[in-house]
Amino acid sequence: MLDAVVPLAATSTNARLYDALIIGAGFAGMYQLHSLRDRLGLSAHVLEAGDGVGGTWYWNRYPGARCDSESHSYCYHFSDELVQGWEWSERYPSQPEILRYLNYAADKLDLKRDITFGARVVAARYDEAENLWHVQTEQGGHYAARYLITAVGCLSSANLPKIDGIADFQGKWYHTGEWPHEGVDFTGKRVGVIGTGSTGIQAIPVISAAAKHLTVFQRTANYSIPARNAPLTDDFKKYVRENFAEIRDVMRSTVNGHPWRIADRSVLDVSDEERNEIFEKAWERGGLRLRAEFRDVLTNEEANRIVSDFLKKKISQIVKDPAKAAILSDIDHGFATKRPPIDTGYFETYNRDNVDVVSLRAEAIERITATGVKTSKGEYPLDIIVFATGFDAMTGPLFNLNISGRGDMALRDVWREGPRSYLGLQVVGFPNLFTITGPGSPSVLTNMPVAIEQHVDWITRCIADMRKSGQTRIEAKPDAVDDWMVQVQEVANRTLFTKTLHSWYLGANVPGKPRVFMPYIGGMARYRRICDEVADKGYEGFALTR
Ligand code: N01
Repeated sequence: MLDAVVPLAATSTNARLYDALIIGAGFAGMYQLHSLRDRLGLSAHVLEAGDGVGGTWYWNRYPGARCDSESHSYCYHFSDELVQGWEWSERYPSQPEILRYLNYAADKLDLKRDITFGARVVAARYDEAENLWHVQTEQGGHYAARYLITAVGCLSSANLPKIDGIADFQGKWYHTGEWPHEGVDFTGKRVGVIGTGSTGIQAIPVISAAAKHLTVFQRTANYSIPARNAPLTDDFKKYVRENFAEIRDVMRSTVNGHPWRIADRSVLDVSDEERNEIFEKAWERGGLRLRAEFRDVLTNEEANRIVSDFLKKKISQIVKDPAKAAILSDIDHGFATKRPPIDTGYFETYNRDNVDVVSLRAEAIERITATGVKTSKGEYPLDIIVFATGFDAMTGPLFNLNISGRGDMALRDVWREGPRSYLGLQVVGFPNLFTITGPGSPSVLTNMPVAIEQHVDWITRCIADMRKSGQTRIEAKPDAVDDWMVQVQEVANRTLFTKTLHSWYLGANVPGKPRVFMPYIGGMARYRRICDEVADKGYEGFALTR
C-alpha cells in the first residue's frame, strides 16, 4: 500500500494519505471503494458531501422521484450475492427504495467505515514532485492520494436559472435536485413548476394531487411515454432470480445497457398497420423500450418523424382541453433526441381543473415578483415555485471540485471550449485522475449502473496493472485525446442527436456553456470493446511512468 511506500512525512502537509481517494458515495463511488479496497487491498477512502450514501438519490427527493430504468436492471450486477439478497417491489424503483438498496449494498460490503460523510470537496490539486493529489474539503479536511477518482455523477450540479427577482419572492422556492429532506407540504398552495424534462414530468402529477392550484411553465414541449409502473409479480421476481446471468449478459452487450435488445428492423420497412400495431403494443407495455422497437429511430429523419407523430397524437388524444393539448404537443424536436421522459399520468394531469400550462414560447418569464411569476402576458400568483430546471450536466459536477493538474492548470480553463478527454476517463495534464462516467464516455446515454461498473472495472484493472509493473503515473496522451474527440463527434453526427440544439447533452440548457455533444454515442458494447483493447495493448494512448 502507498502508506508503506511514501511515509506521511513525505507529503508537504499533514494530509491523511491514501492510495486512492474517491469523491462521491453513489453507485460509482461505492463500487470503486469496494473494488480498490477489497479486491486490490489498497487503502482507499471516499469523501461524500451528503450525510449518507446514495449520490443523486440522496439529493433528488422531489415528489414522484423514481428511476426510468427498470428496477431489476438498475442495481449492481457484479455480485450475485447482492442480486440474490435484494428484492425490488415495483417495476421502476422509487427514490426511497433506491436509497434503501444502496444502504443495503453499503452495509453488505461494509463500505461506510471508509467513507467520510459531510465532506464536500472544494479543491483538488496535483503535486507533480510528490506525484500525489491533495484534496481539501469545505469542512477543513486535507487528504492526499496517489490516485484521485471522481464519482460525482453527471447530473448533480443543479441548474438554477438566473431569473430576475428571485430574491424578492415572498413564498418558498425549491430546486428538485436539492430537495429538502423533510419534504414540502403543497396542501392548499398555489404552486408553479418551471421545467418539463424528466424530473418535471415525474413531479407534476404528484404535486397537482396535493396543491390547490398548479401552473406549469413549459419552455419546450416534451414527449413522454407511460411508464406503466406496477408492483412486481412473484413470477417476475422468480424469473429475475433464475435468469440473472442472462439478463446481465444482455445489458452488457447492448447499445444502452438496458435489459432488452434493439429490434433489427427499420420503421420504413413495415406497413402502416404493422407499425401502428407495434407502437400501440409498446405504448401499452410502457417505458423506454418503445425506442428499441426499431433500429433507426435515432438515425433516420423520416423514421423519427413517424414515431414522433405517433407520440404527439397520443398527447392530443389524452388532453381534453384543445388549448392545453396544443401547447403540450407543439414539440419542436424529434423523439428521443433529448432524453425521453416516461411518466405516471403526466398528460392526464392536465385534465384536472386545478392545473394550467403556460407556454413560455408565447409569453416569456420577465421576472419573479414578491407574489409569483410575471410573464410578458400576465402575472401568476404563487405560494411555492419548483424549479425542475435540470443540471449543469457532465462538466458542472467536475468543475465544482476545483480540480487543478500539472502546473496548477485548472480543469475549468482546460475545458473552456468544452470537455476533452481520452475515453471519458482521463484528461491531459491531470495524471492519475480518473473520471467515472466522464464526458466522452457513454454515461448518460445508458442505464447508468452498467456504464459505472464498466468504468470502475477498467480503472481497477488499470491500477492493478500499474502496480504489477511498478508504474506510478498514468496520463492520457494529447494525440489519443484528439483522436477520441474526433470519434465522439463523428458518431454523434451520424445520429439525429446533434440536430436538436437545445438539449443538455450539448450543454445548451446552461447559458454560456460551449455547445459540444458531451457523451459518447457509439454504444456501450462497442465502447467496452475499445476500452478493453486499449488495456490489452498496454494502455495504448496513455503515458505510463515510474
Ligand atoms: O432536467 P432537463 P431534468 N426557463 O434539463 C426547463 C435525468 N433524470 O431534471 O427544454 C424555463 O431535462 C427546460 O426547458 P428546455 C435524465 O437523464 C433521470 O428534468 O431547456 N424553463 C426543461 O423543460 C434527465 O434528462 C431520472 O427548453 C427552463 C426543464 O427545465 C436529466 O436527469 C429522473 C429554464 C429541464 O429539463 C435531467 O432532467 C429524472 C429556464 N430558464 C431525471 N431552464 C431517472 O429516471 C431550464 N428550463 C433516473
